[in-house]
Amino acid sequence: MMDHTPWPPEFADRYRAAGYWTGETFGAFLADRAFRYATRVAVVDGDRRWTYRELDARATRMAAGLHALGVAAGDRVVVQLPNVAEFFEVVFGLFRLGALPVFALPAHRRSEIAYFCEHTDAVAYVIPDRHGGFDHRTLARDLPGDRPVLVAGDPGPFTALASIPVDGPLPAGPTPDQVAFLQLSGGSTGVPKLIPRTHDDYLYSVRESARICGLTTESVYLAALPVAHNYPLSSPGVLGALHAGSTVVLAPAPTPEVVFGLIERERVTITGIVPPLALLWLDSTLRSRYDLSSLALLQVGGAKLAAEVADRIAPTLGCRPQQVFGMAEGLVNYTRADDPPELVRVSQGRPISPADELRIVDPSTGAEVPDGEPGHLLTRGPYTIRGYYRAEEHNRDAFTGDGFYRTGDLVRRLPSGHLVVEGRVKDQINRGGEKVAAEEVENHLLAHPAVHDAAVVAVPDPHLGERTCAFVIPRADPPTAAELRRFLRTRGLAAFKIPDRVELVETFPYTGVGKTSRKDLRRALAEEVANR
Ligand code: OOB
Repeated sequence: MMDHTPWPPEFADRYRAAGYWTGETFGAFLADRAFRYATRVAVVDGDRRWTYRELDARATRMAAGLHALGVAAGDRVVVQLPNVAEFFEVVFGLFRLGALPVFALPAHRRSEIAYFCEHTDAVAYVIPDRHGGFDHRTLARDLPGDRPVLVAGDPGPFTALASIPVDGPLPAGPTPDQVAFLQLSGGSTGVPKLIPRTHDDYLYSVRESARICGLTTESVYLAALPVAHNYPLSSPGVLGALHAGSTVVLAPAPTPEVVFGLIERERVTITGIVPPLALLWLDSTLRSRYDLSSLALLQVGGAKLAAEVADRIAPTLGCRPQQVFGMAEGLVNYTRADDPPELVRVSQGRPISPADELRIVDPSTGAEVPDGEPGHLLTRGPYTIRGYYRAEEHNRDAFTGDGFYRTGDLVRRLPSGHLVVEGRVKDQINRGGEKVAAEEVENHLLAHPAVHDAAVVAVPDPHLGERTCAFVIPRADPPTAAELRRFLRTRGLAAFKIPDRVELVETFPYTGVGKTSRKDLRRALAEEVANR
């Protein structure tokens, strides 16, 4: 069994012939930029400023060090680093070796991390010492299995990244058609899915994103969101910025207090955020105390941006808005600099590539809907995966027989080719851009001895767009909502997945006779709360 599903040869040939897949690898591109832009600043993290030459040298040393520790080509390493400079030396070090970073988010906890380690047979785990008030070393200590833990900062009982050996032979690097890393899916099933991305396919999306977003060597990209996420990583994100020879500035948090000062100090020209942050920045009175005039482009994506909020961006922050509708599985849509303002307000953009194939179908029949009608978006293309990592069974549902990915999104296509996101057919809650799979949280709730049944649904929220609500049918001795939340935390679930609301109910609305599908149940409950 293959760990991942490659593109069929005729598609791969076509993507190469069209010049989408150029044969570049991540390791090689950084070396090239270090040669071309040696003394330009690549990464800014607080007082640390690494030039391209320094970043490249550090990545090479890290590759040698990791290799000396036994990390080999093809090995998986779970990387859970926040927005710190070490993220880049570790990730590019792994790219050099042909070892695969598994991109965990800083918010993930024992439940998620243990799963990533186990499912990928990870040979190492990379963490910060502390981040956001949480000691990641305690999480590492609680993990089952025994693998080296590498720490950025104070290592405690583990190994400091700074202490690992720095010389030694390096193996030949990976080829561009190989998987470069595993990205995380927002997911809609019991366990998160892992997304294998190759050098060829990902670099195509990175390169084109940088071009579409107008990045140059003069650009300064502020990473406000956690860099391991696909959006700040590659749309165009930090990788797009490095590819273009721009400077990456790392924000430790996306709050106005932190970010506005960095925009002023570093003369930031572009950043990407989620809709709730756009609201927070727009409403912040701190705005007037800083010089934000360098900011030319504010990207908003990850969840739907209301047209009314889009309208406020240019007048309030003095920059151009751009909508981004993407997914870690591949397809990314952008509004463009020369789009009519109305499209930038109301649409979520159009695909990166002329080779992105989109099918918009009736969710129940699978037949294509007439143009302009909403339907389920299916997609296939030069940077959209053909299958999740080690998930043969799930892949049969998530992809069509001819290789289209079922996005789970309901969209409408405008005559210009731009898409409007109208809703969703997947059992996922989009909590201000953070994705929560209903089934995953339900399974954790069902593990509580006093829970008979549970269903998790989205409820509309003015700030986050959506929040999570768990409906729980208790057994004889009903637990309180607070107890259930505490229970989920002790199970090591990321905080953003802990239900915002817990409602104890006696029954679920069962429609008709016989067995109701979980999907129907969730839909009925979501309607019920929305109509209250
Ligand atoms: C991004 O990636 P993921 O993998 O966390 O989530 C993908 C899902 C999409 O399928 C869609 O349901 C939702 O997030 N989404 C949006 C959206 N952007 C993403 N829904 C409405 N409007 C938007 N603008 O979220 C992601 C990856 C790359 C770039 C940007 C976002």
